[in-house]
Amino acid sequence: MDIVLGLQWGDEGKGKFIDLISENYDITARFNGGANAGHSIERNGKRITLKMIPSGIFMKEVQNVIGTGTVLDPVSFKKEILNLHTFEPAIQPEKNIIISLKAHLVLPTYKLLDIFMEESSDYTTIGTTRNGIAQAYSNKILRQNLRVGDMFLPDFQSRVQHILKRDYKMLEDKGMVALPALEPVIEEFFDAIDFLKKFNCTETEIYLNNALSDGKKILAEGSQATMLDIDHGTYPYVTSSSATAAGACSGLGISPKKMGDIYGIAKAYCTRVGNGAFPTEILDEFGDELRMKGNEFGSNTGRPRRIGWLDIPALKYAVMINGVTQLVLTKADVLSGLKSVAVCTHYELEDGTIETVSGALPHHAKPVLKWMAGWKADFSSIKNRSELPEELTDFLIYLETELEIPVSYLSIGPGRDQILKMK
Ligand code: 2SA
Ligand code: MG
Repeated sequence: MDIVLGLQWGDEGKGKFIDLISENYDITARFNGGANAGHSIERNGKRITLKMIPSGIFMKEVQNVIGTGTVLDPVSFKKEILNLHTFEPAIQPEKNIIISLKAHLVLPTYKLLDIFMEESSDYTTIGTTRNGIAQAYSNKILRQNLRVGDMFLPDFQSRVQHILKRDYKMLEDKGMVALPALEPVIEEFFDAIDFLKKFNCTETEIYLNNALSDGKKILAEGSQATMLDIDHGTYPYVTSSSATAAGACSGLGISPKKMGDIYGIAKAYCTRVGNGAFPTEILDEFGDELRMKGNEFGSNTGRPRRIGWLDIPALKYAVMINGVTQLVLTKADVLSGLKSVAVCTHYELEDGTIETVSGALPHHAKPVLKWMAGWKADFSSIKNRSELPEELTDFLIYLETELEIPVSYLSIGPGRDQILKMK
């Protein structure tokens, strides 16, 4: 099994890369997260953002697994499937999606609680996508949640109603304004559950392990990214799931012994949505320019993404945590035209010590920037590594030397074909 995952704070271009390479696989499998993901894919000049559906869905022969480590919001899933039907009517998602019976459900009140916690001064504001992700995962850890498989049990309706009524009471007691009427919420949820039941829900661990035994190739698709990982990211400003390579093993139930390549996706600069430390952040107008040029807005929420220079200590950390074997660098084209570009090579701490690998991104540490010559030529339609501008080649060699892994793919534009295979 190979894995694709983000090395920064998400939005590195995982969807586009997976869409491209999924034709080499029999199965793509999501192992973490839920409707907070936004994997954008371009097809025939049109763009779709997938949230829960694995990015291999456009390949007819590929099976797409929604694994055990994910949290599934039936209401959002139904909308996403209907939207996919409109986008590309030829696709038959009911035939090409397999859902884990052990994946956890996101109930409608979780989103309301997410909004409440984000807006209440009693809680730390994380800057979430407001999809109820933390509420689903925390109820899972509390062992109070319902899973996909529970929807086939005779008491499912009453268990859902119990949770929704309990949560509504709590929200009412807390004085949450604009609470929607409960009855239509319940109705919409059960309608979405009926829709979900049409899909193949099974023990995906067994399906995936049997597939591996039969010689099939699996690509695990991470959502969010390493620096947003619940354990290894910049806590508390993280998501609530395991977004690393280890998360792929536990989220899909596949042994670490079966891992193959681990593709780490990184942008040539950094972006972050939501709160939390971001030492290389560019706060002036130049940051605004890059945001516009790179179209750096949340693909689901539309939130403007914060922009910063490439952070090598954080990238080294992410490469280490995941055991990345191949680097996929995206959006170097967005930096094109600049006289010089910066990378943060290390941090200088207050006591004068330096840190060259860091997952903590301490507020008090000073990022030390190295300026390198920028690249100018338009390389968006080249077909070969040798045609790249010399300055960009130097930039890539610098990264390969620092990170000690090859840059295997370079994305050179937003289009589906604009990815250069380097090795
Ligand atoms: P959550 O909703 O509980 O997972 O939020 C917790 C933190 O995780 C960040 N997060 C993300 N960061 C980047 N992209 C994400 N997906 C969408 C996208 C986001 C969007 O691809 O554009 O549409 O805005 C994503 N999902 C979660 C989030 O910003 C919090 O910092
Ligand atoms: Mg995204």
